[in-house]
Amino acid sequence: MQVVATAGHVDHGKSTLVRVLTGIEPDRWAEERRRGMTIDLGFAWTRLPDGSDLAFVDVPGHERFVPNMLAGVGPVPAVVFVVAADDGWRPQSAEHLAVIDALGVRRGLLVVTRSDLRDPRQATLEAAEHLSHSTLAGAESVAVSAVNGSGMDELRAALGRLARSLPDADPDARMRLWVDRVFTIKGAGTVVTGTLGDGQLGVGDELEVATTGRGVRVRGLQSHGRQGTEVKGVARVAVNLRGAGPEDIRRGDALVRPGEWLVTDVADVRLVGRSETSGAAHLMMHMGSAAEPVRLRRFPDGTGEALGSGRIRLARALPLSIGDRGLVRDPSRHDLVIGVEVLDPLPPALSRRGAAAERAGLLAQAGTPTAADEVRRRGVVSRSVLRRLGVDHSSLRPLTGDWYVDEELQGRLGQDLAAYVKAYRARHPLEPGVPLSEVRVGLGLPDAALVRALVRHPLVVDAGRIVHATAPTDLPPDVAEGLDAVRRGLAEDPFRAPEADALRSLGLGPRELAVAQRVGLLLRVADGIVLLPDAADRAMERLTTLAQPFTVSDARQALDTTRRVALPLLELLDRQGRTRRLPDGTRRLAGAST
Ligand SMILES: Nc1nc2c(ncn2[C@@H]2O[C@H](COP(=O)(O)OP(=O)(O)OP(=O)(O)O)[C@@H](O)[C@H]2O)c(=O)[nH]1
Ligand SMILES: [Mg+2]
Repeated sequence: MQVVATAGHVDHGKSTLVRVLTGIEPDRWAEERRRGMTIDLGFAWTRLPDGSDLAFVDVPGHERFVPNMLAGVGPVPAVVFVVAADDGWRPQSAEHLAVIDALGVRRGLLVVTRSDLRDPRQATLEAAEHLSHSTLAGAESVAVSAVNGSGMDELRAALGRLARSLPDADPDARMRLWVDRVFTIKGAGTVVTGTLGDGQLGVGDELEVATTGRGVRVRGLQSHGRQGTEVKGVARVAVNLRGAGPEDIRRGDALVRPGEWLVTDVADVRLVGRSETSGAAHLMMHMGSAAEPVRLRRFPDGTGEALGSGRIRLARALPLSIGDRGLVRDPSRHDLVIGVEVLDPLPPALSRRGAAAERAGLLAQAGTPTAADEVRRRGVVSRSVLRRLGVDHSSLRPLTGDWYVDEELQGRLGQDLAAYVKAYRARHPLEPGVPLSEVRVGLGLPDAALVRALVRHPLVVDAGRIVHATAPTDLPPDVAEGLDAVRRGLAEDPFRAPEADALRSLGLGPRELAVAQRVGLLLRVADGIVLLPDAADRAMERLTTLAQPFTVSDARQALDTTRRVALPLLELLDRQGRTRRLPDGTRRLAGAST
């Protein structure tokens, strides 16, 4: 199924065309039929001779109902542009074309109706000339009469070609249903309708009214007159909702799945078109089926011709995505219609002087931002944000987990990390490395996993901290010097542990000695008593020379040390099971015979 909207001046035969093509009455209201005029949107569908299914959103042509027309055309990718042969190009022909042009609609058909009343050639030429200056340039044209049926077969064939030329929707993409009608059915409750593009809907789905966040559930689905449990786009759908009364949802709201969209009242947009914005007081933005009061701040730019870019602030938040097309218009002026293309639905605050100009420069790049552009622009961005921005990240590789980081920024962050670790260690020389969480905050990163991923040799992550792979050589210089002195002394006299005074004068207190032990420079035998790490082994070598059992004093002499050192060293060996203390206070080596 594909969906097209009608467009054109009042009374030019839009609804008649839809009625004849589909056999369905698009003017549903008694008042519409009484006045012979479309007031609100009408919906109909048919199968064309080539087998294509096509639905129509029929819009009113009267100037008073332009907002309704906009709600109909907004979510639809193609139009049937209608001009009456006997009436020619008229003001709402121009206004509707300006809307279509601003929305960037490129697919369509020019249908010249009422050809039984006047030769359609002049109206066709005139209309084609107008269309040639719009996004509908080069559209096929067909002249028809609903009264005598001439041209109707050609029209059906042309509609078939149009339908087949339209892109299929992606059922796996995010769903967003712009609501264009809300009504209640006795016994069923609230029903909303809309044109479903990408994504799909199923009975039982938990959805959200985007603007209000109200949770709703799909109770029933109907598409093109048929009940179903699942609908894929493109389709016209009617959704029976649980969890919302008719007052909780209205035209212009959108149904989405929770968490999939950025629902925002501020966005940066590219401005498309020729209208001037100056002097416009009360602007409305039209996006999908929504119409919201909007403030537009144009960014300064030096490009002259083009309208450039700007920031919109909406009265109500909408689910917006990069590449969304909408328009801004002044309802009191028919000449002010500006297309907007959403470039950033999650824009940064502009507080600094010159920030707006800088922003304009950034947004001036041609085309619609891609995932790579977003990563470059944002530096660090999660997969879920990329998805909610509406860019395809499938060709990008995350730095870690769900995080994407700009490559240039990765280099800079790596340097910042090294500098941060160095500075931190200078401030806290005795801590065993820098906690990841500390570095995360220091670098302003959103997740410690990113810090972990940025750590490069010679830094390594150990037990949640960043340490040097070569930690022993990387102690604070004065501590390292003190330790060197102690180690030199112990290399000469392995069991002459330095006295407390000596250690203090070298700047080595209990914390420094603990660090030295942790990095394997010293062995702490007891509080304030340090030896080289292999002291226990070397002590054993000497103790084996003694007659068994031996006294503390024997050991002290063999080790050439004091009782202050000998006793705790023996106790250490006891604990290690290498010596055994006998009831009389003497010792013998474990396993040694008497
Ligand atoms: N003679 C003739 N009359 C036509 C033809 N098509 C439509 N009409 C008449 O033109 C008038 C307007 O037709 P609609 O289909 O209501 O026009 P519309 O474009 O839907 O008008 P709005 O929705 O109000 O903008 C009606 O009286 C139709 O009967 C045609 O091919 N030939
Ligand atoms: Mg009509």
